[in-house]
Order: sequence, then C-alpha cells, then structure tokens
Amino acid sequence: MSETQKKFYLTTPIYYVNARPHIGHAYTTIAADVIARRHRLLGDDTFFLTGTDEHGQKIERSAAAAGIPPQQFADQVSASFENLWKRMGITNNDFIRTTDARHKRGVQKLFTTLQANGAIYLDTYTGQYCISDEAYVDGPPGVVCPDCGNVTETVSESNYYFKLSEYGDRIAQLIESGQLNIQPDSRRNEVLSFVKGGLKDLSISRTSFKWGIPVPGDESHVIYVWLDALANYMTALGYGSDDPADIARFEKYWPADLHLVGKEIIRFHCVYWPAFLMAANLPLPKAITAHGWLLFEDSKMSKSRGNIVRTETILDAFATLKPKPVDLPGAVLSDEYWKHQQDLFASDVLRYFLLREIPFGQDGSFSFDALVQRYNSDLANGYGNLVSRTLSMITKRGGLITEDKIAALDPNFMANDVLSYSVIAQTIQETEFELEKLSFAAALSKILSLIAMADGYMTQYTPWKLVSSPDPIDQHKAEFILGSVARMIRIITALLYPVMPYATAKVWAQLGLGSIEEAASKGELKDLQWGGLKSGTKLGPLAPIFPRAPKELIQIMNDMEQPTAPQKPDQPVDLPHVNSDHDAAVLKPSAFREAPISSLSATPALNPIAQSIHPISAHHPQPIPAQAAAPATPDTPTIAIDDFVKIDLRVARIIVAERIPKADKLLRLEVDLGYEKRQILSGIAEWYTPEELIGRKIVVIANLAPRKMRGLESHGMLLAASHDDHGKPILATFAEDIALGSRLR
Ligand code: ME8
Repeated sequence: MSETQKKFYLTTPIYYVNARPHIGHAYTTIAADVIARRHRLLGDDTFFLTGTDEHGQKIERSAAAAGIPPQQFADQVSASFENLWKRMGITNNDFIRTTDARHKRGVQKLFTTLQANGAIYLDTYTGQYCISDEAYVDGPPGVVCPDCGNVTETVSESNYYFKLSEYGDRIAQLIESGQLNIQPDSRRNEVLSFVKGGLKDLSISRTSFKWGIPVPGDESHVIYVWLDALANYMTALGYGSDDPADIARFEKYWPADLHLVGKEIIRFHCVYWPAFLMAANLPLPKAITAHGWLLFEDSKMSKSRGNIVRTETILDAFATLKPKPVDLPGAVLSDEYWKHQQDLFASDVLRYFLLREIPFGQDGSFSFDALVQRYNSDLANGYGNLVSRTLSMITKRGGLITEDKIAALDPNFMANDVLSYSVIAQTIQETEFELEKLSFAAALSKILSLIAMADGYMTQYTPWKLVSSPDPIDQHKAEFILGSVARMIRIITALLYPVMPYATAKVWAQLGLGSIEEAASKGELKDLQWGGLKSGTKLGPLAPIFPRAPKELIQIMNDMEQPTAPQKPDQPVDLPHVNSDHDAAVLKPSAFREAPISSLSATPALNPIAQSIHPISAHHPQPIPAQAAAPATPDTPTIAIDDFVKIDLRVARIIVAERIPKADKLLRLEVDLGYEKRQILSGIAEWYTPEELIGRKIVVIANLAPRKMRGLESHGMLLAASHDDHGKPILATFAEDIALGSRLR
C-alpha cells in the first residue's frame, strides 16, 4: 500500500450454518462485492471479508436433527456458502469460519482482555424451578408449578456478564457525533432510542449447551455466540495471533470501514460490538450500514420461514439461456470453464436485478416475474440491444472506431443533439455520488438514463439509414454517430462494472479495450471522460451479451423452488431457527417464521390408524403399541349441530415452534390464523421436534378461552388424532391447499 493509498476494510455478516444459503444471503454478499469492486477500481487497498457463524445451540440442534456431529454439519453447510460465492465470482479476500483455530484463539483473547479490563463479572441467576417438569416457573420462592402442582425449588445458575450498562452514554455520543456512522438514518434513530432507553448488562456465557468456544479458565461455560461471532471481523485479520504477518495485517486494516448487515442485526453491530471494543481498548468500526429484507410471498425470506429462493435456482435457470461466450481464438476451453461463464452471467443478472429493483436500505419483494421482466427490459432490450446493434453496425463497416471529423464537415450537426456532453458528464458524477452513498438503485437508474440517451440519439439520426446512403457526408455522419454511441457504451460499461463484472467484461472486450479487470486495476474506470475510446481502436469479436429470456423461465424457476422429496437425515437440511441465544435478544420487527420448503413437503397425511380426533394440550402421551388394537366403538353422547358450531375450528399454520426451557413435554407454538397470530402451548414435545412442525397447516380450536401455563398464555388448541389416549397424537392437516383462517364446518 503506497503512502497515499487508502485502505478499505469491508465485511458482511457471517452467516449461520444451520441451513444452506438463499438469495437473502446472496443479497448482502452481492452488495458487498459491488462495494469492494468499486473501492478497488478507485484505487483503495480493499479487504473484503465474509464467512460463516458456526457455534451455538441452533447449530448444535440442527446437527443433531441431521444426525451428524456439529463440526461435520458445519463443514458441509459452510462449504455450500463458500462454493456458492465462488460460483458467483464473489471477490472476498478471506472466508472466516468461527470454528477456525485462528478465530477461537482470537475470541478467547478478547474474552480475557475484557476480563483483565474489569468489564466482565460472574453472577448468579436465581429462580424457581419445578424438578418434576424440569422447568423454570415465574413467582416467589415456594410457588407451586402451574402445570403439575408440585412445589418449586429455588435454584441458581452462574453466568458471566458484560458491563454493557456502562457504555450507553458513550455509544450515544459516538452515534450522535457521527464517529459511528449508522445508515440509513431510520436505523440510526432506532439504535439511538434503544441506547437511550438504558442498557442492561449482558450475559455473555452459557452452560446449557456445549457447542461453542469455552470461556478461558472456566470450561463449563461457552462464550455467548454473538461475542464469538462479532469477533470474526478482527480474528480474520489476525487479532489474537503472535505471527508478525497477522499482527501487521490487523494493524493495517482494523478498524473496519464498513460493516454491511441486514437490518435485524443492527443492535448487535451498533451497540454490543462497539461496547466490547471500547472495553477492550480497540478502535471502533467507522460505519455500519443496514439494508432491508428481501421479502417473498409478503414476508421476510428466511430459512426458518421456508419461503426462500435459492440462488442456485436463478443461476441454473439463467444458464439455460446459454449466452454465447466471447470467442477467444486458440484457447482450449473446458466444459467447466463454460459452466463457470454461465454462472457468472446469471450471477450478473441477479446482481443487477436485486440492486436495481430494491432501494438499498428498504425492504423489497422478490419475484421471478419481476426478475425476468427486468432482465428483458433493462438488460436484453436496453443495454444489451444498444451494445449489439451499435457494435455490429461498426463491425460491418470494418470494426474501427474512427476520428471525429463531422464537426469540421458540418458545424451545425451537433446543434440540437439528444446526446449532450455536459449532461453525460453530470450523469457520471451523479452516478458516482449515488454509488458512494450505496444508493445502488438510484445509480443504476442514472446509468439507464444514459442508455436511453444513446438510444434516443440513434433514433434521432438513424445511422442504419445513413450507412446505406451514397452521400459521403452521410457516411461520415454514420461513423460519427456510431463512434459517439460506442464512446457512450464505454462510459456506461465502466459505470456498470462493479454491478455486472462479467457482462461488462464481455462488452469491454467487444469494444476492443481488452480486459476490464486490468482497466479497473489501472484506475481506468474512474474519473471517466468522454475521449476514453480512442480513434483507431479495433472492436473485438462480437457475441450477444443478454439473450432474451422466454416467459417460460418464470415457470422453470417456480418449479425449481417447489418442494421436493423429504431430505435424507444425513444431509444438511434447511432447519428452522429454534429459539437460541442468538435470537434471544434480537430486535426483530417480526418474530413470526414459516416452515422450510423441505418440511412442508414432509407434512404427513392423517395417520390411517388414527381413530379419534382430539385437541392437544399439555398431556403425557405414551408410545404407540407395535400392534395397535382397533379402538372400541365410540360411546360418546350425541350432540346437536348447535353444539358443534360453538366450536370455532380454523385452519392455521405453525410459524414458530420451540421448546420451553426445562420442560420436556411442552412446545411453545406461534400459529398464523390468517386474521391473527397467537401463541399456543402444546404437550407434543415428545412426539414432534420443533423443526418438523414449523410450516405445517393444522386445525386449531380458535375460540377456546386462553389459559396460563408456566407463566405463558396458551390461546387455543391443536387438533390431532390418536389411537387411544396415550397414542402418538397425529396432527390433523389437509391434503389440498386451503387458506389460513378458513373455518372447518
Ligand atoms: O444473523 N433479506 O446470520 P444469518 C435480506 N450469524 N438479507 C437477508 C435475508 C433476507 N430475507 N436473509 C438473510 C446471522 N439475509 C448471524 C450474523 S455477524 C457477526 C453474525 C442476510 O445467517 C442479511 O445480511 O441469519 C442478514 O443480516 C444476514 O443474512 C443474516 O444471516
């Protein structure tokens, strides 16, 4: 790094490995890649980090559900992230895993530093405990367990606490002064009001699970997963290592110039992280930018909701358009090479779409329709069409960019031009400004205005007519117009490069300018000027850049996202979030989640041996006998239809299912009734794991009076059938689709 060269250190969140990546993860990674490429082309010594977050109860449980050890599970899922980024041509400089030895060492160093600086203390949590049900119960000593009626006992559990409460004023001051730059403003205000509301000390160790980094010197505790995870931003650079190369890298790049995150994890990055760093006497990150959520089917796309779209679907589908690669004479090109080219093409499409469609910082809906529509309008018909018709006309005339002779021949020619140099220069500046602010959609819309200007110019002067005119002046005019548009294409292409590095590389080569990567590294893509495409430049070989996408592609992608056969237990599956330490303090605007597609597909039909249908509350079911005897003929009293209609049976979907700490039999469910969401406690924990429940459509008695169990309100009951009072309750469900909230009659 030269003395004048700036460094730029940029990170994405490290993604949980409880499920494979979806386009929500790709969204952040793409945006970060665009930013990294832009900083590199500006000449900054850029370090771009991403990675995976692999510890915690959630991963431990996901691995258990998949029947494999957590490390093996984490290895598999982490590889699926790393491989996807490679497939997409993401230019991260490192990939950190929280199970890396370098990371563990750094986290333990951070913990001991915090301890040495007096920022950590050990404290004991004391509460009432029901030994019989193994559950905490709210209330004073001696309170009776509301579930089993036994008298509770007082128990104590010790945890390490971080003195977060001491940092509120300083954090508020840092945010207000702009030293800690939080974007967008709405997030900054949200964080400020949280901080000003008063900060409580934070428990930073756990004894309830093992899959984590042990507290140095007290291995019965593992370090709180967010302290573990946030430290990745430093451990990847070498924090905690004695190796001089690591120390030098850390000193060179730390602090981060920008942490890019999704809006739901802003509090961890803007409050906890700065507080940890201040307590460790380390410099704070300069900026944190939170983007909004990709929504699919009107709710946040997430693995736990099951409404995800996989990036691979888009890569595979757009690869079917088989964009022709630029013909490189003499090169021996393998199948893998072409396959990668197709991935890069499709990745560009996704990059463009996500950044153009959704104003960065806001939530935005994803749909395959919109993707194909925008691809066809902006890329195939817009940029791609401009490039191919202009460059093919030049190629037909010998392929040379010629000198500007027209001004001398006909001075009035440019007088009323659609193409205006000053507007172009101003648009370049405005685009740069929007990119600097990370307003990608606005920047792309400016670039589109340049494309529209070039199209308008072509329409104004119809060079395709001029080229066939016998008048030599017309020929010069045609040359000038085509040369001007080619010069505009160079500018448009340079501006688009960070967003679509692959497509622009093809256009750059077709313009006869060689490698765009090389141009970027030589600083030729910044401070763009009109004359960059010199006369005498010979165009390269041409090939279509963006073949038109047929409408069927939408269906193909929809089909690809349809539920498939249930996953084998030994594969990492898309397991839902279970309540975890990571989640415990998350500021989530919506706490509701839906099922992964895989678990929806596993919805069992009604059990053929189920003979009675009954609501499930907290009861104590017994195993189904191997040979279930036929149930006795019912001897229940007859009821009138009026009695039946009093029961309001509704279709609902389970959107959250989680165990209740220390309660073996109970699950806490959140169900979506279409018209409202509510909580139901159900005694089915012995029969169903939370993972297999989330997303299932069930039947709920909706008008049952609420009651309290273990201090939690349960409002409603699930319907299930079981062979007898002790058999496994099989949840009632539907073989055909039915809207949530529909009434059973
Ligand atoms: O939170 N829309 O990991 P995670 C937009 N391990 N972005 C989305 C998204 C969506 N629907 N879904 C995910 C974690 N993301 C922690 C982070 S960092 C020290 C630890 C993106 O796997 C977005 O960047 O849940 C979000 O913040 C991140 O993935 C969450 O990934």
